[in-house]
Amino acid sequence: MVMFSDKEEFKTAFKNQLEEKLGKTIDTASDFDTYRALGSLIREKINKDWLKTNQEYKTNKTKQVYYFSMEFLMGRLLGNNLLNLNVLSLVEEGLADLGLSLSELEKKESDAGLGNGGLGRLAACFLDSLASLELAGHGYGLRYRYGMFDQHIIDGKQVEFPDYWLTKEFIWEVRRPEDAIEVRFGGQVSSRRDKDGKLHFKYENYEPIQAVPYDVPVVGYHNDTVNTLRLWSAEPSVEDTMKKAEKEGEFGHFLTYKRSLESISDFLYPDDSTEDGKRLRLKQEYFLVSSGVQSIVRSFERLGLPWSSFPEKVALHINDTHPALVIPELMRILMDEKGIGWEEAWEITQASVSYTNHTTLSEALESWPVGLVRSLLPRIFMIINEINERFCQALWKTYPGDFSRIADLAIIADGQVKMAHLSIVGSHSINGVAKLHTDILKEREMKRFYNTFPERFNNKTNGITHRRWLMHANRPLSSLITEAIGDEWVQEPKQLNKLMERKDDLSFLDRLHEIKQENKVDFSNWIKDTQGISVDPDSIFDVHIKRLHGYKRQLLNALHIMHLYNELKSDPTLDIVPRTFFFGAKAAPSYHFAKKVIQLINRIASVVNNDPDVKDYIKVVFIPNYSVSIAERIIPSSNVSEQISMATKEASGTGNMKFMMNGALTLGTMDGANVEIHDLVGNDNIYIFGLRSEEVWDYYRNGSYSSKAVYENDERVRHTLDQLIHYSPFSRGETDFQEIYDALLTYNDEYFVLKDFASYLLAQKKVSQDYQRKRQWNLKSLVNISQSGIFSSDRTIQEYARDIWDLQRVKTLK
Ligand code: DL6
Repeated sequence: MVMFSDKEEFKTAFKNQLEEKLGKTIDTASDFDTYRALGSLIREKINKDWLKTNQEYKTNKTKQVYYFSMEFLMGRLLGNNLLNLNVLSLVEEGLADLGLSLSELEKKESDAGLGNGGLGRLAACFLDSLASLELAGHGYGLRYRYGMFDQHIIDGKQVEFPDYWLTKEFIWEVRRPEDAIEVRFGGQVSSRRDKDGKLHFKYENYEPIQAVPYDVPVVGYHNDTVNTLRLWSAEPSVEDTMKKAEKEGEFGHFLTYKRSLESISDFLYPDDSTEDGKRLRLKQEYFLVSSGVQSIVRSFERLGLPWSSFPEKVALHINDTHPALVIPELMRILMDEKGIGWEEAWEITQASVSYTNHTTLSEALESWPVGLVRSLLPRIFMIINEINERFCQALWKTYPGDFSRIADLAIIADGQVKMAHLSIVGSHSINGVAKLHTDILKEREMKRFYNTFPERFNNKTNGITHRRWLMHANRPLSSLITEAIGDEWVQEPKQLNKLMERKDDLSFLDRLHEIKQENKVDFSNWIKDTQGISVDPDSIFDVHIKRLHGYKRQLLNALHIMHLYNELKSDPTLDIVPRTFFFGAKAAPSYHFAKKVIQLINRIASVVNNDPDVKDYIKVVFIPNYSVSIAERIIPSSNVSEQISMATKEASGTGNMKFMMNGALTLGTMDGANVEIHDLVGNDNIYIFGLRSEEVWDYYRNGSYSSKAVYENDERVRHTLDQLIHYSPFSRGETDFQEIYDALLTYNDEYFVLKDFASYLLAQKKVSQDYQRKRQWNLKSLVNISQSGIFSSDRTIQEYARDIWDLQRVKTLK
């Protein structure tokens, strides 16, 4: 799309927009006004291509994939849209002429934080790749009124505030009330047989809720494709609320009723530690699934094709098990509304649905109490029950008498509906997100399912969009790469490996180093401005940013810093390479242990940063409210990427890929996609430590791990842990960290932190030594960038499109 023929045209259009839409001039407009004017101008320009793309899909009856996800962690859209529309520099220069700064305006956009972490950010990267590869793929999610909570650190502790990201208008969305769908909850189902013996179901006394879609355009890179992220919002239907108000006779009741309906799309992941929370979460899941599948079926019907061709035109992908009710919902619609028989409906459903697993952590595997599903979704429960019966019967035929296997694989067992089992049985493809993770699924966690349906299992190693994470987040590096190897890498990121031709070019390596330094200076200034902490841009920037979880082992990093502090205190002449440790992490509001770790990190920061003996050597910065936008700032400035999960626990990781692409070196375990990074860059260009997955399994098998033995045999561990509970600068003589001490010793250190402590220390020492050899370090950094192309989500999406969805590229015609 040619959006503006030149800078002058843009300036005129922008000033008109400001005057006509907002009644402001450049002098009277606030920063938010100018952001709004710019955003809405760009969105209007996108509209044409959006319409054309949709028409193209309709006219050609193009197969489309619908990516169902409870999370889309989009971050800000303005900068990325400008980049993809090929007007970034033009707009930047035009605004500069008018005395405005694009980067300042970008900051006025709230982060669309509709996700918790990796799973939601992956979904966002996938949308960017789908559109950029001219593939017909759309996201289906919820329009939460409150996204991921705002984290404040008060007295060193996490305090959560609601993230009301919609306070300021979200300029990218378009409300489409004409496409609203009714979703039904509760009530009763009765059945009757007609004269031909066919069963008919009647659903009564249910609670109807309107699902209103808000569409957000997803712009492809330098092409004319604009796909859609459709976010559903819960609203009471006017008719139903009126009826209710008449019946109740009181306006107060009506308002309560309205609020209770709207609450479905209020919060991202409500706390599910209470029954009420659980009910709401299940409601959210069905709300997304039912509105989505109904609207997709509606569009399919407009094509006038037979139902048997549904899987040739529609792929329904479920991002983990949260949207697994897609399976019974599609069955319900096909059978109850379209009159199709079970066998055919099942064939259509299985052929259309595919499922990605993102975790093997048992606490994250979803299951719902039968009673809850039955009361909230009576018809859906009947269908799940039938799927289960038929599946168990088929198993019985293949494995007669094998009760243990059947009980193990059943979808409903022990009074619970197991969503992973439903997802596997109802899908034609099940994939893990990194090679190791997929192997673990096949050989351990889902072994029996793999033995039953080996052809369904496959791996799709995750990826990240290089457009947001390199081209936009690190423009200087991106330009240097293009100067060195031309711009083909942009369309084909694997060509980044051409950078290896520059491995002996010292001036190129120096330039790489300078860019990193400049980024570090910028980032240090931002830290100074936002947190008042001065950091030394010449120190190693060692960064640990991700959700806070026991298995991700921020605690290991924290204990290492305590140990370094101790070393420096006992020998102030110690030769240590200055380091700044950055953390960014949110803990789930009900995850008490994780919040304690945040408190510990902040305590360490206050001790270390204020101690004159150490503050010039080590510094600790906890960045509050870690988000996509903060990640975009810090990753380009990092030297060391902490990816230190306990082996076997991190399904893939995607932060590891973003850091690598920006030239940071990974300090990590052989877990998730770290294994693949290691294979690509080789031992010399990554810092691997800790137990390997086989060793972890061995310890599990033998039950022979004793954290107490480590404590007793390693003086460094003992001293550091004792500081948590005995009088020390860290404990201040209080009991704040008793719980951490107990988790590590009394409860035998679930995540093997102490077991890996010694080898982590060694790896950290090696990092410090190597960092001093600038040339070699820069070369390692180059190797990492050059090998990172494979982790572009374009590669991942091409694999999904080819192996799972069977999607072809579609050119949007002018
Ligand atoms: O696949 C995306 C991302 C992985 O990179 C992380 O390793 C994994 O922890 C994360 N999984 C989740 C768990 N969600 N559920 N269920 O976010 O997925």
